[in-house]
Amino acid sequence: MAYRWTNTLTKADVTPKSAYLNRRQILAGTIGLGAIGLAGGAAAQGNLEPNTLEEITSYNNYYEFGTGKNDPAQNAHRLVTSPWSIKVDGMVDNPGDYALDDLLAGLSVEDRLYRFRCVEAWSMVVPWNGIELADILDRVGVQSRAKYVAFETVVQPENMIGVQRRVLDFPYVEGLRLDEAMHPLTIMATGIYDEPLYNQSGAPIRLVVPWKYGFKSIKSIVRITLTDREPPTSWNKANAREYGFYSNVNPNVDHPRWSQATERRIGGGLFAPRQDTLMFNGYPEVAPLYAGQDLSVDI
Ligand SMILES: Nc1nc2c(c(=O)[nH]1)N[C@H]1C(S)=C(S)[C@@H](COP(=O)(O)O)O[C@H]1N2
Ligand SMILES: [Mo]
Repeated sequence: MAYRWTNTLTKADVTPKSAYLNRRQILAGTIGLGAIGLAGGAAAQGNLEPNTLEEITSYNNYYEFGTGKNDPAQNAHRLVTSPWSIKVDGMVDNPGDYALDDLLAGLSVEDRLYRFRCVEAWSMVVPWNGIELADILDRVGVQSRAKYVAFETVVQPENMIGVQRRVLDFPYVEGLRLDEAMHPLTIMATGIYDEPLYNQSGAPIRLVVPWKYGFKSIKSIVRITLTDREPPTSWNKANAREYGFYSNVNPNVDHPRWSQATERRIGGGLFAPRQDTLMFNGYPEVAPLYAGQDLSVDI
């Protein structure tokens, strides 16, 4: 099945992209709830309006291309995305250097309209196209000893101004616990609005974990490692007090330097009221993953 929408769209917007979305949703016959237990997110989402492609591709965090919000849009054309291969290693049955097309061949591309909440307290709504990470992990054969998945972003120093300036310790690395990685909400995105990812969005393939702060959604991935140890993550390495491994969106646990109770929706206009931030960013179906954990400790 090709399309699994996770929300309803009610406002017939004048922008072509929104009109397109409505049409696709009707074609897919999935107005209303998602098909695979994503109903909690759907219920909480209400009348979710996607951001425009222009908004999504001009306000970015991709520090390899600079720290300003418009820097990636200006600089990421220098990223070389073809050919692209991903090294899969660690505790897997089928390790190797996979050409991207081979790794994804035959896997179903899903359409997922997700909230996206940056730890800096801004947010968007993004219509991703992507493949469930679980499908990819099943293909490479996760061994039973594996407990975590580690990810690494490409480094092309000559093309990346932020790498030249060492604004972070590169390569950018991220990680998930295996149960988080296998959750059906977790996708490897290859497109937005049915167009291949723009470079500034993490072309050709990036992680999207919609219940976690945006920095977990690592871009332009070249390596996936299955491991039995919690992997290092870039922002935790940079400032462990402010950024933990879990980084679940949580309005009740403030960042040491600002409140996480509300967020500013990009594109809302100058006078739009801030919105309440939702627990797990409005995806309560992931709560069982953290049963028995204190989420004010496991930040
Ligand atoms: N490689 C890499 N991945 C990254 C980042 C980065 O700087 N480098 N920034 C993260 C942060 S902080 C956020 S909020 C999201 C932003 O994704 P977007 O620009 O597509 O909205 O990407 C995440 N992935
Ligand atoms: Mo972020």
